[in-house]
Amino acid sequence: MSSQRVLPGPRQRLRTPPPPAAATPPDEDGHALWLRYPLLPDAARRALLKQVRSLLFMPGRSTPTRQAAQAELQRAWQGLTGRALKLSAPTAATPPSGALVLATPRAWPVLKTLGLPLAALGTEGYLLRTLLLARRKVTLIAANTDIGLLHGAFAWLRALQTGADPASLDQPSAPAVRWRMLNHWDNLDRTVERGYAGQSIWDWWKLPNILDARYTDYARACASLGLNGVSLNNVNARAEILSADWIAKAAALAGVFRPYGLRVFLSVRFSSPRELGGLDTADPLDERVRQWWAAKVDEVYRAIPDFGGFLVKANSEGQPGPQDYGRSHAEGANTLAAALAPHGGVLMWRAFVYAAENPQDRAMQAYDEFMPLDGQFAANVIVQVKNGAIDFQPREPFHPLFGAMQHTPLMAEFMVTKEYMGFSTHLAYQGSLYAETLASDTHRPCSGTTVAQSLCARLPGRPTGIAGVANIGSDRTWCGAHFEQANWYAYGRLAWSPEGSPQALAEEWTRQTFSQDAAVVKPIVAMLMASREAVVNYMTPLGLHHQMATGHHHGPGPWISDLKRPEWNPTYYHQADRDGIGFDRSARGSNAVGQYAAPLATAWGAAASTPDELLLWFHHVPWGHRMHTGRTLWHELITRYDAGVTSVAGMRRSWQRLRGRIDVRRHAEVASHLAQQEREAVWWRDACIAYFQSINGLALPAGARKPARPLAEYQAVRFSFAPGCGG
Ligand code: GCW
Repeated sequence: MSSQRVLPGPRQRLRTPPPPAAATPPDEDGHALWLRYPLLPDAARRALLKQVRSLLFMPGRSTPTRQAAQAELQRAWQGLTGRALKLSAPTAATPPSGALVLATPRAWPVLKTLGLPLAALGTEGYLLRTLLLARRKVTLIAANTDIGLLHGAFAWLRALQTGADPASLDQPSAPAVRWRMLNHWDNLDRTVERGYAGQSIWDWWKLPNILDARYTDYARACASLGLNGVSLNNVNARAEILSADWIAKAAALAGVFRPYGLRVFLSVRFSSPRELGGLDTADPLDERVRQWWAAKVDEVYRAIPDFGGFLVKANSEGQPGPQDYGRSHAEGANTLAAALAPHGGVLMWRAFVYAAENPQDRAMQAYDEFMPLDGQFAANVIVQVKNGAIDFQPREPFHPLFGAMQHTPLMAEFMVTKEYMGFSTHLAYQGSLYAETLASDTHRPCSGTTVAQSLCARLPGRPTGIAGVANIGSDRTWCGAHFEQANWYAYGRLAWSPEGSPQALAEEWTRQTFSQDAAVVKPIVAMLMASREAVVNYMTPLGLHHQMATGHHHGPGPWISDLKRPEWNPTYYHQADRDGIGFDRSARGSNAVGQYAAPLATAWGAAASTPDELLLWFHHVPWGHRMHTGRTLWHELITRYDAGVTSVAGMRRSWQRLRGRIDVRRHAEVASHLAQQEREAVWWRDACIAYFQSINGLALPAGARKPARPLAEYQAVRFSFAPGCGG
């Protein structure tokens, strides 16, 4: 049975309002991302032209990075003001009035005498300030390095496009963590694991000699957010990535990215010494294996002198790892780290582990495995931990390892691509999700220590970082849909400032991507801010998780119970029976709550003090359980599913009202996505309710709409070639 027949259409045809009187903007295809640089509104343009009349680099070598900054400023200026940006020749004298001055203290020692907070900017930060120098009004972009100047140039352009007053800027900014990564799960055949935006943007076959212009635009986009590392290939890695041919391909990309401060990392397969090196073992303590890694890393650094390091998924979901030889994750990590250390390379080792043979609650396994290793990892290792303990679900409590491993730097891993949130079809702004995790109080070592803070330098001399699984592909929009770009944007900006506000970032993105007109900005920001909760509600409300169909993970599958690994079955997670629903992780159950600091273990250890949003994550409760709203659990569940659907319908209506204010092409494309999202939200709601009702035998509360189809029809839905899972 095809899903198309099962899914009911949106319940209402939307009335199309007349477009506003002003002309509809010209069509765009979304390829320019948030770097569109459209003509500024009149007043803003006049103010800017009054403030800035020329671009001036203070003396210093003309590096590729400076050239990139200059090119970006000129391109943007042309777009924003309709005029060419006049260039002044570098001078050590006082800049002329109206100059936009880009300066490092090295190139222009005067900078050190101005009492500016330069030291706090580090090697990548910047300061934007308007100031009077010898009674001449100038706009200063100051930094300690050329990369800092490039970041500053992008920040200044962002300020201009988000309504800042160019005459009164004062923005010092430096990144909170050293490595701000985009991790691509791109395969060497250009398929992308969990990719919903077409093929990989890395045209491996044509590399290293043929360089697509997109590589430069990719680097510009990353640099505009302050991202500084990219892991090119899937963590389910092939050994070939370390062959001479592929090292050359990676080196070619590194050459394009270098001026933008973006360093290349590779995901490597733990068993490469066997598969590529011809050894009969990959035992990390075997001297031949250690030498193989050292020689291989030397080879990589000869090709890519500023290579970042390796990312490793080991002993996880069938990948090889040190445990194949009876060694621990630390022993495995340290062997690779030792090879990287002489070159200053970093090893990012993933903590996403769980085993079918382990009867322990899956949510507890990574903590159990890694906590005893705290303190055993080499100095250049960072352990990369998913935001939650299961797997990038629409909502999870933060991973209990954050804050707990006090002697090991951890980096948080978020999923920007939306494996579990409707692929690139559903609008779901994940800025809210990232911020929710980052703002969570770990209570370790003391209350008030958020996940964000736990990622920052606590251990002197150790690396720090954050990672996002990229949602980028060869689609014209880069991300498979216009609104997906907001997730790349928000992730990148939060990687720089993990305490940023998702709402402020939603607004920044909207102003740059669509329009500065309040009549556009307000409704779009409202849509973005409601969207993630909508998805949580129609897919997995009240702490439910892992309810999706098998393999491709698209659509509902709460009935699935026959997969060979118990923890792959949705029934494992909801534990629904005639009497109740939810996974008991209290002290009476698996005691996963015990992995959290005492205040949380206490609060989440009892149903009454657990927030409704996490109830079924931590507790198995009767269908008649009284919720904080006063409704029974069964009633509340249905209310939430309905709220999710209603919210999507609301987003559709808001978008429809924007017709005429957004270009026709992007408006129509988003509208068609929203209509599909509404169909699929109804599908999720109806299928889940039909299934749970078949388990509990309860009537629907008065007024609740009956699922459109019998359960069997939802259970029969199959997709043959869903994207992202290799066919
Ligand atoms: O979310 C799961 C995905 C796998 C992925 C794995 C991981 C790369 O379904 O496709 O493999 O997580 O994070 O390693």
